[in-house]
Amino acid sequence: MCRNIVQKILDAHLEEKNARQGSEVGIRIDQTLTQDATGTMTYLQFEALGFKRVKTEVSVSYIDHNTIQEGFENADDHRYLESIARKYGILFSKAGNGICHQVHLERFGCPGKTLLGSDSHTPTGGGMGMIAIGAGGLDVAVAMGGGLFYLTYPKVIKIELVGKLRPWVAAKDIVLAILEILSTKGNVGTVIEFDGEGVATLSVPQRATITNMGAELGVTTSVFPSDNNTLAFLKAQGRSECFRAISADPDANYDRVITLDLSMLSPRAASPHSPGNVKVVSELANIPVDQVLIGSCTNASYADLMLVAHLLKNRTIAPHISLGVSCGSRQVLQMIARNGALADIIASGARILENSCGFCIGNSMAPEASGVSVRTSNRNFEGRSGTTDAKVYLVSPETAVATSVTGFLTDPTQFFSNQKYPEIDLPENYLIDDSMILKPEPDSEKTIIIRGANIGAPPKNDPCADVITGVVAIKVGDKITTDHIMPAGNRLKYRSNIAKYAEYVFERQDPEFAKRAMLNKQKGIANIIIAGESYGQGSSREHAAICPMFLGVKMVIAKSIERIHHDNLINFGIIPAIFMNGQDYNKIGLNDNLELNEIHKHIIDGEVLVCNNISAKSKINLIVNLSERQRKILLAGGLLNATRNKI
Ligand code: MIC
Ligand code: SF4
Repeated sequence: MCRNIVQKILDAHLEEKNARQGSEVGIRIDQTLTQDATGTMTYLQFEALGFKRVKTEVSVSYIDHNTIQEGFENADDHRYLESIARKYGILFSKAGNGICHQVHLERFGCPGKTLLGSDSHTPTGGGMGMIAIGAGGLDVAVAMGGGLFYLTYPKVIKIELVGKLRPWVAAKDIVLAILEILSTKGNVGTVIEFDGEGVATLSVPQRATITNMGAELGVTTSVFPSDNNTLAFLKAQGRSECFRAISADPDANYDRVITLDLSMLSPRAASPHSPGNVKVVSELANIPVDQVLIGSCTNASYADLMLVAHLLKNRTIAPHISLGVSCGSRQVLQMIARNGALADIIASGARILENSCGFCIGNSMAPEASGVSVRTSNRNFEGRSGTTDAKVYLVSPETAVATSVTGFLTDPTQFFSNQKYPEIDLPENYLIDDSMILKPEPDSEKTIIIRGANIGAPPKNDPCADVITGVVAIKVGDKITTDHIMPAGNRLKYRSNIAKYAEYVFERQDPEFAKRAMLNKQKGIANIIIAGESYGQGSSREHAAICPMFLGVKMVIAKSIERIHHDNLINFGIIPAIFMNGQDYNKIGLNDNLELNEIHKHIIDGEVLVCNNISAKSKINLIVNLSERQRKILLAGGLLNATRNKI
């Protein structure tokens, strides 16, 4: 049978061989990654599940998000994570070693393997031919313990790349063009596979920029073939032994084919406030800019930083611009420090930031009030930068540099038109120094887990009730991201303390929500969330389900719910219901009293669930899309309960 890359890798990892598209399948996971912001909860759950040692080939715990360490909380978390890693057989990448996706690509990614990460940008690994998927921490905990990861056997869209990028047009512009075509919604249950002559023109780091930001499409993941460029990258990282060539069979089938001519692309920018709001930079030219930030897991590879240094050499940034530059990893930072490129960046007037997530997650470098920030990162949701009314544009490093010099959003094809495009050769040998990746103890008995005051316990949930009498505690619109539900930025340090973090649920939407919901919970009234399309876009943070659960949210009723968040809701025992008729969204208002009966029977039989709106005296039909496995989880009140019952 002729198979595409997705089928080849998935089929080699399937537990049951006769998978059908659209049905739920369990796959074996070879590698996992966690980061500190989602990691503490992941490992607390790993412990709660009673696992004694990881069963994967490689599991790495990265410290990259909460490196601000204002107060003791982050450092407490890091110590806990370090001791857990030592005890349970996990590699520990210390703060300062770099952003999880960049480091994983450099040091651990292997073509043909499966990778599950508690971060939505885990698909970065697709740049080297992995099936790399983002998921909630609890799913990652189960996979580390040797359990399967369940997903819908996906549809596959082939993107046929033809031609070659013109000078000053970048990999970032390719993924922005794809976002323009496919948008940020409606792609659930799909994987993107790249093919065509254009693939060979892209290096592994360029491919990784594309698969990284594929997360913004809402697809399960994206994957490139593994070819000579993959081999060259692995060789230069001293890891050629894990190379294997992977390509689609010539007559492989796809659900849809999109052809993209790279030579026709021009620089693009995702405009405020969505990565899908893509415009051509020349149309936006002359917008005054306050801040330019280069870095993040999307665009902070060695080649990106060398290009930035080359373009900034002998130039100074515009007087009113604040330029911040951060490397994706310590490998990149050490290499540009040794070859002098870092000096050129400093000389231009840039502020050198730590090689971590930093500005991207909004815990530093927040722009001024109503400021305009131009960034090479992947998300520009409202408020994510740390400044509620800032406007963030997402661009390539080329556009970011041109903009930092002029002070206005600037098309690099025009600004640099008299300059030869610097072709940055990838090094034959990257600088390899894994001294900041700590190895676990072979004998776990002796290792003591260090739990500081910031380390709470995972909250418990009751089994699903058969009758829900509840109230609409909040009604939100379309494209509500997990950043809206559970803000990051300066609230990040409470990730390990659910009771505290829960005080900030929907903070920007409705500052009174958490208090109101808690009062309802104490009175025995269930809280229900009403939402529009694509509820739960963006981050994999399971806190967007755990904290609402803690506040007594029993159900989300939405027009549609994004994949990772849908799974997280089930994992924490919140019913993810969809309006059968989207128009019914208008028939429910804030504070309406709702009642649902015989929930167990309806969930087990997969029947339409009827919601009585007592306040409006109307009935609304809902559907809950669940597999057999998910039904059991939901009825048990979440995956932790369900797995404990099973054990
Ligand atoms: C993000 O980019 O939004 C994050 C912060 O990396 C999240 C994870 C988190 O919320 O901790 C993600 O992408 O999943
Ligand atoms: Fe970190 Fe930003 Fe990448 Fe998320 S998107 S992993 S916050 S750099």
